Amino acid sequence: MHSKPIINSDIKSTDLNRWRLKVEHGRQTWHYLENDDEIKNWPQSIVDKYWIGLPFQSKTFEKPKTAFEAARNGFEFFKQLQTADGHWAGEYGGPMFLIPGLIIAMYITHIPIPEAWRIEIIRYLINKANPVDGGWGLHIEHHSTVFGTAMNYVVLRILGLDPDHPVMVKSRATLHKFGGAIGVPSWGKFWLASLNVYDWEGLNPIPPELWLLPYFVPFHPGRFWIHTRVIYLPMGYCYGRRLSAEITPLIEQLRQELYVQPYETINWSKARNNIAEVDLYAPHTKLLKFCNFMLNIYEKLPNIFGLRDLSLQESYELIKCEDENTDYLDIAPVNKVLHILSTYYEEGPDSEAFKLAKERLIDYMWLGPEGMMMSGTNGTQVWDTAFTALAAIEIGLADDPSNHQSMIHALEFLEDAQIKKNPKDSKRCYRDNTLGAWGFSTRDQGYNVSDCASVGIKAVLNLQKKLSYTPDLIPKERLYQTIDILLSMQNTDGGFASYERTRGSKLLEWLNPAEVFGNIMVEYSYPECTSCVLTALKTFQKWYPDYRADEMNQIFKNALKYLYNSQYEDGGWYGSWAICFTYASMFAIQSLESFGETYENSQVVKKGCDFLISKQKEDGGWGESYKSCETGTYVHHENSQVVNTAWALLALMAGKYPNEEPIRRGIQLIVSRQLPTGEWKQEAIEGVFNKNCAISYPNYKFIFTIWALGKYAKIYNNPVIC
Ligand code: LAN
Repeated sequence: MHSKPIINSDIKSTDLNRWRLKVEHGRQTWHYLENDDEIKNWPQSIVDKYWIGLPFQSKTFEKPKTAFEAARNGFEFFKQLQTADGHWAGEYGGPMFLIPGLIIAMYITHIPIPEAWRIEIIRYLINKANPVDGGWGLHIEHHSTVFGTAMNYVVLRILGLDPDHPVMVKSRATLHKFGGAIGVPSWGKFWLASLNVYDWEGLNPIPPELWLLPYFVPFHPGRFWIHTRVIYLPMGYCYGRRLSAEITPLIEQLRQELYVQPYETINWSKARNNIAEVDLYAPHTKLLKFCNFMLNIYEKLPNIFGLRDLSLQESYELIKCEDENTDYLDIAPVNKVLHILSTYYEEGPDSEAFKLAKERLIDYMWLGPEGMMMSGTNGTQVWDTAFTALAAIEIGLADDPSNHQSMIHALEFLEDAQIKKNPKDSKRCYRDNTLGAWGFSTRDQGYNVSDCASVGIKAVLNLQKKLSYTPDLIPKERLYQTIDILLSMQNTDGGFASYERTRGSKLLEWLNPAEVFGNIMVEYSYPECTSCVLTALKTFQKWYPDYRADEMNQIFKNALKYLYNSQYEDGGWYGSWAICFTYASMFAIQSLESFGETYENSQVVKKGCDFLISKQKEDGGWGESYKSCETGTYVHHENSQVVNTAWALLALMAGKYPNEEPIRRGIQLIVSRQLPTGEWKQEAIEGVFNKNCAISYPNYKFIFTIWALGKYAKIYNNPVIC
């Protein structure tokens, strides 16, 4: 979602009234109904209309006088977006490098691109082109880069836009101004080489042989951060086989359009280390350059001891492992489409595995007001639903009989979404246990994330224990399983990472080959994840004080130490998964408060609150730019944002900041932005990953605003504020 004007009527779209979102056990798939009978039998819902940006009738409210009224109106609106299976669905776009992998992989493997997708993806990309230069960046709010521009240019050409189309002329001029696709970062080089419009000689090696090393080697890929591990696995497989698309007239044309010099005259070995200045975030280190130099020599040697064949075999085994453990969803969209390519090459287009892999592509496609995008994961189901339930319960909305059904549905969904098994061959596949955990999206995806399991169990405990009308759907044995997983995840520094404990040294970051992302090589402890685990364990202890209590006390001690140590000099905590200091500081202060630390008795909390207060804007709100995440220091957004404001307020209220006035002003800002329907409009992008890429969390503008308003009402006895 983007704050730029939506629906540009000049761009061709499908008949938007024909789209439907189907939900089953959290699985979200968009369908375009061609047949009129189907349309009659499957009416378009409010959920469909809201996310596509079509008008629908919604109740309107008088201007609220209190924060509680505003929270209630907000929830009345948001409740309409709960899906039939009990979860809150939502767009999860932002990155601009996902659709290229998908469309290039579909083109190479001859998967037909449905016409409705084709039209809507074209519409999305045209809407997302930067108005000034017609290029695309790494994400929707980024400046144009070679990666974004070259890759999305290729997509539009595959989808049928003519090179003389004004959109193509403009973006090509920008690409050429940057020196052409020659300087595309390594992931772009990989995709272009797969398409046969870049030469494999122009890539630094991606050696699949690394998988043959014994695990004790410090740079064994099994030690990498899970995403990096599972992306370089199929990339290494495809690189090792050097397979490229067959040459078609389109490929020949692209070879001429993408570069500023004739394709035949390009010196490919020189291109390996040519990365455009506009793209660079994490330049190659000297160590990486040296490794690449050595590996390039290795690539020229004959296939010693058949190592290449052995490593390709091993890689494909691991690729299959990931497919089977995730029901062919794979962890996220990047490895998903790399698997499409690998499976096509290894098993062929008629194989069962290729058929199953194809069927899961739709899980990643999302139709938004500006067209069709590819989501950062197969959705945000567990994460958004758990937070929504927690907010509604804490602020008392869940007690209102008109919301009982909604809460019961949320509980049913969370029960269903709990992961009920461990990965198959976990050790062999470098996976950890997952039994009893929750992931970020659905049970099928099957990856435990420390903070998702934490908010999952916290939501379930609150739903089952605090509300009198809900059934105990999850018995205590299954809650113990969640706790067992969480207790196994603490790092030696006391903090908690995202999916696994840290397995490798942070020095591995010196080998980061991706140029456009930071902190991707290994897991790190994160204040957000650590805080979520802490509050989850605390919540659990309220009802089950005896279960592994001694171990928990030790874990608390070390985790608190980590939180103290990760506070920045000026008082804030750096957020890795959303923007940025306001986000992580909220989590940190909330968890400190659960240990009784507040402004009055804790220097750490005091410093955290004072830091946030120093960032409040004139209008009473907070607005933080994604540049904070890139630079590591607080950067103001030019405007206040309701989401940052809500985070800052929740932090201040958790820390029991002694002065109500700044808090009231923040609350007033949130109320002033609320529409008569109870909703808030989309503002700037909210989330981030790997320091440099922003990602949308459009439900945050409901969840955290409602939460902050309701909490204010509760703490300050709901005074009249407008
Ligand atoms: C996500 C989305 C959710 C996010 C939180 C749960 C919010 C976080 O607290 C822990 C990390 C996690 C699970 C996370 C990790 C990285 C993801 C999967 C993403 C940001 C969504 C997209 C991103 C993925 C890595 C994109 C692929 C690109 C690479 C650079 C590897």
